[in-house]
Amino acid sequence: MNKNNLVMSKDRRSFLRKTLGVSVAAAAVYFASGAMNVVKAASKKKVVSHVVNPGELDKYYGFWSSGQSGEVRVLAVPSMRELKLIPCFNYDCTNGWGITNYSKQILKGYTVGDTHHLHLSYNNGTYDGKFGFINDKSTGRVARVRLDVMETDAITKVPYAQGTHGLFTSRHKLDAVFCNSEFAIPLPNDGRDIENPDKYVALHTCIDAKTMKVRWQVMIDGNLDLCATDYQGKYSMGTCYNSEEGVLLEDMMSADRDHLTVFNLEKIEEAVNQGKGIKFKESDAPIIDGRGKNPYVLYIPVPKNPHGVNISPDGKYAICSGKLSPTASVISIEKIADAFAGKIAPKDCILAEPELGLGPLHTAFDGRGNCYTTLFLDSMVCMWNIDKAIKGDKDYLIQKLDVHYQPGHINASMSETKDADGNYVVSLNKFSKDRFLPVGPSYPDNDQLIGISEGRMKLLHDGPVAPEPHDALIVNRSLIKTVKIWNINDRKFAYERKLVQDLGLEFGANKIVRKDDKVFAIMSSIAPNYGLKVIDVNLGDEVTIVQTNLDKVEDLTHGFCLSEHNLNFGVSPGETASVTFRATRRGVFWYYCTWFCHALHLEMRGRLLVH
Ligand code: RUQ
Ligand code: CUA
Ligand code: CA
Repeated sequence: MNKNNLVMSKDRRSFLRKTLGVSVAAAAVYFASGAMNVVKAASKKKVVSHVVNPGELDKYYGFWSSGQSGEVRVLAVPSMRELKLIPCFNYDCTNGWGITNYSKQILKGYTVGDTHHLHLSYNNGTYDGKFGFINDKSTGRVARVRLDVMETDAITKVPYAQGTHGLFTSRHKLDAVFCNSEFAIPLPNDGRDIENPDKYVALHTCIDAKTMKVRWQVMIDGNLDLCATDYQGKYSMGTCYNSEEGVLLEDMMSADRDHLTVFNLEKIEEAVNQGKGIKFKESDAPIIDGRGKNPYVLYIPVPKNPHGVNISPDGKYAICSGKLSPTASVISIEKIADAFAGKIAPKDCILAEPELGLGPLHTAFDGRGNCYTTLFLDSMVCMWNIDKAIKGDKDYLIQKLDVHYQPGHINASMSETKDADGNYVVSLNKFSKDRFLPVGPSYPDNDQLIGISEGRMKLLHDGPVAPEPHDALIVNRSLIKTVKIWNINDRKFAYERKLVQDLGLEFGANKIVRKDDKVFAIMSSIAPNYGLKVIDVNLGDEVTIVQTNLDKVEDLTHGFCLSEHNLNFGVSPGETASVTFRATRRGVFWYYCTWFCHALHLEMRGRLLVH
């Protein structure tokens, strides 16, 4: 790197520090404690590598949220190779998400998403391999992804909530998904109290993980940002950065401390079972009032505009990142019970507030008692030891590593489970700046892989990704069992199965049935043939195409694209999907296969004749 570049990258680092309005006091604290314990990452020991040779498989699945594009991404770690995009809240013609009848029934007309936090279902503190759950901040929804087929199978709208952001699942068993609304709004938001922000409330919502129905909601003071659950099923929690309940940025950062807001699940369920809580039209899940002093919600004061909250793999500590404070707060999970019982003050749950650096956001764990906290403003990851921080030992800071640049989330292999294995960390950096070939004014993000297995951090790999993944999980591949060919009886095809049975047919039949102005074209695909080569309809007919891929060959997908009709979807081996549309133009319209399935793939086509 030439001198110019060095100067430039230094400027680039300091740029955000200046513009993002860190308090002068925080900066002063930082510079006083100074360049201090910053250790150069010059380990001589060999660190586990990111290289996975051609033909070899990675040890981990990576589950990435996608941010603005509204999907889930599946990567392989440590190679960082992208394996799959799972559409959730977005529109995707690869497999027809938002186009097929099945996906339209799930999406209910929305096509925009903003996914931030993906967490998997658990059993006894580790992943059970069944489901992933992800938030949509844009419309306040939660999607469930089946891990056996890696497809979305349900979306629930969170009632009365805007800005559904933090999300976490129960860690003791397949039970609930908790999510936080970041924006307070009038309750219900039907035009009342628009000009009266004092009346706005934010909610913490519990969704049943099996039925995807909302079980209950709790009104809180302030707002809620990130979410976490303990390992025993006693608590869910959320960080609050707007205890001031301001509607303007400057109001939201006036207090020195905001909260970690902790929910007592037993007490809340008890109240719900006793029929407590209020209800409005939109939902029959009760809303419990957790504002002020109450048995349901504990407000632990933490500095200042906290962001991430992460639970250590031993289940003992919640680590809250300060964001506008250069500290993290170490909170004892055990003491929370005493605070709920009124035996100690909420603040006495805090065991330590170690100083880490500027802009702490999220924390990952190696299972050896160490934390890896991202420092957004410093563009660094800070490795530190929890026990030493609690004891007040001076050497709690182990290492700081430059990342490139402005890291948000961080995750370590199996970090959010009791089996955190301390092999890899990914730092999800929001800015890539000079790290990749320039691609115009919108840059890729840079997800950097860091090896930690030798007790030090070593940067292994720069991973450019389309903006903007917020969060990622690194999951041992042995926990994920996928199917290779669809079971023709899968519940995904319930709608089509009923439709075909009502016509006296079964999947794979090749037949056109007319009922008044409705035409049903039931057909199979076996490379390189569609079961129907001509579909005759009349102008104005409502046409439903049901396609079943009867090929039992692994990896052999067919598509169905109808020319000039805005219709395109795919069917994997054994899969059935359908689309419904109205024939609004006379003429000949070729439908063709969109997946290269055979040497005669281009010849795999047929005609829709609109008379
Ligand atoms: S947020 S960069 Cu949407 Cu998880 Cu912290
Ligand atoms: Cu079937 Cu290409
Ligand atoms: Ca605040």
